[in-house]
Order: sequence, then structure tokens, then C-alpha cells
Amino acid sequence: MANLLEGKKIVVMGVASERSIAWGITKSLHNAGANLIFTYRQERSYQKLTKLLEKYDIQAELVVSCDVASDESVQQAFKEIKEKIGVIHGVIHSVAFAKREELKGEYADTSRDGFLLAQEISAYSLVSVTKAAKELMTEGGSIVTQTYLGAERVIQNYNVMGVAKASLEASMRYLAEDMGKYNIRVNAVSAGPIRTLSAKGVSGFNEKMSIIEEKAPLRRNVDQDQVGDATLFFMSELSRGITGEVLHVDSGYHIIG
Ligand code: NDP
Ligand code: KAL
Repeated sequence: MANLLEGKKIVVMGVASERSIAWGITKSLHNAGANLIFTYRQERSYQKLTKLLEKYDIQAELVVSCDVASDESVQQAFKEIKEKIGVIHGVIHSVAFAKREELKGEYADTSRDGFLLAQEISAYSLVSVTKAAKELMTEGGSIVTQTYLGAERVIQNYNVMGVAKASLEASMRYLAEDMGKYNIRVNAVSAGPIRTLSAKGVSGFNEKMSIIEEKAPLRRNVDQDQVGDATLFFMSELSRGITGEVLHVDSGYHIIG
């Protein structure tokens, strides 16, 4: 896999800690020879990212601030990437957000603004990012987002985020159709539960992990590196015939009734 992504420039969005799925993806893409550009929202994430890059001896091409809640921020980030980097070949979209109080109890209690916030950050952001990135992807390429089984089924506590992920997956398919003519593929990886900052403090997370160990065909949980390698497949020419797909990296749990 040493040179699967040699000469490819890929934007990675969503590293907040060493546990981030986006960091697992970073390691896989880096080991495959990709040149990486990073975006972050919080200053704390920028500090973490800088330390991680140093620790793993990874040279970032560029690190830019990008808050997907703002169209201007997304446009400004990709404008800066265009000016400093030029052509890019891929984007990793690994961002999501919902208010903590909406991630427990009944979905029926979801507030209007909580619903809209989850949709905006977790689903619409793929649309705005794809639109901005497309201008730089003049040689074709690949866009990959991160989703979860709660998009397809009712999973306790996932609530408003399940509906946002359903919207994300549908958006991914519509974008795949739009981008296909530019030789840009758009796909999603649906990971099983992984302990990250986002998962911290949300109700029922530990229980979800135990159920995987008990019921998934492989009887073990997945990790960031497994998601990283599946995402590497989507970024590489090995997946050149695939777009509009949701690939489950979940020890096979989604096939169990
Ligand atoms: P992390 O907490 O590590 O990453 C979440 C990221 O979202 C952070 O980097 C955060 O940046 C970013 N983010 C939130 N709001 C914004 C915003 N407005 N603009 C830009 N970035 C933003 O968690 P994960 O790695 O777990 O999450 C990554 C993706 O994987 C998400 O889409 C999540 O839904 C998905 N996923 C996670 C699973 C899991 O079990 N962990 C399972 C399946 C899917 P910052 O901190 O700088 O605000
Ligand atoms: C059924 C599961 C159990 C947990 C339920 C909901 C999980 C929702 C994920 C969502 C992204 C979490 C948040 O938005 C947390 C946020 O309110 C507070 N956290 C933060 O602000 C931290 C500091 C930053 C870094 O986080 C973000 N997101 O910016 C789902 C489990 C089994 C699988 C998971 C965790 C799926 C998923 O989508 O992440």
C-alpha cells in the first residue's frame, strides 16, 4: 500500500484528538503516500493536531480553520487551499454535531433548533464542502463521509443524529450523481461504535459496544485504523468503479436481525 496515493492531495476535516476517526484515516492515507491538508474548528483541535503531526512525524501541506456552520468559512478555507495548494484529489468529511440534550430520551421531544443544527453541521456540510472542493478537484477524485447505522434503523439515544445521518446518506447519493460527470466519486463509511471525544458522555455508548462483542459476526469492535483502511480504499483507484455507496465497517453487525 506504500504508494497507492502517491502524488494525491487530500483534505482531512475532523481531527479533534488521537482517537478521532479522522486521525485513523490520516494514518492510513499518510502511509499510502498522500499529501495531507487539514481543517479544524476549535483552537483546541488545532493544538491537538499540531502535536499529533509532530508525534507521528507527518508533514501537513497546510492546516486551515473551517467552521462548517458558516458558508463563508467553508468558502474561505477552500479558497486558501486553492491559492496555496492548487489541485486536490480528495476530501475526508468526518464532522458531526448535535446538542447533548437531544441525544437521550424520546426523539419526539426534539426541538426545532436542535433538529436544524444537527442537519446543518452533520448533513448540509457535505453539500457545501463538496461544492467548494469540486472547484479544486479538476483531475477528478474522491469524497468520503462518515455515517452510522442509526441512519437506517432506530437506535436508542441516537435520535436527532439518526435523522441527520439519513439525510447525510441521501445527500451523498445525490452528490454522487452530480459529481460523477467530473470523475469525482462520493461515498460513505458506516462505522461501528468507536470511543472518541464525540462519543464521550453520551448515554448508552458502552452498552452499544458490548452488544457488538456479543452479536456482530466478528464478535469484536472496530477501531479507527479499520475505518482508516476502508476510507483509503475509497480514496484510491482500487474503488474506481464505486460511487454513491455506504460501506459498513462494523464487524458485520448490520446484517444481524
Ligand atoms: P470526534 O469528536 O473525534 O470528531 C468530531 C469532529 O467534528 C471534531 O473534529 C469537531 O471539530 C468536528 N466538528 C463539529 N462541529 C463542527 C463544525 N461546526 N465545523 C467543523 N468541524 C466540526 O469524533 P468522531 O471521530 O467519532 O466523529 C467523526 C465522524 O464519525 C462523525 O461524523 C461521527 O458522526 C462519525 N461516526 C462516529 C462513530 C463513533 O462511534 N465514534 C460511529 C460512526 C460514525 P472541533 O472539535 O474542532 O469542533
Ligand atoms: C447510539 C449511539 C450512542 C450515542 C448517541 C449519540 C451520539 C451522537 C454523536 C454526536 C456527533 C455527538 C455530539 O455531537 C456530542 C456533542 O454534543 C458534545 N461533544 C463535543 O462538543 C465534543 C467536545 C466535540 C469534539 O464533538 C463534536 N462532535 O464536535 C451512537 C454511538 C454508538 C456511535 C456514535 C458515537 C456515532 C456518532 O455519530 O458519533
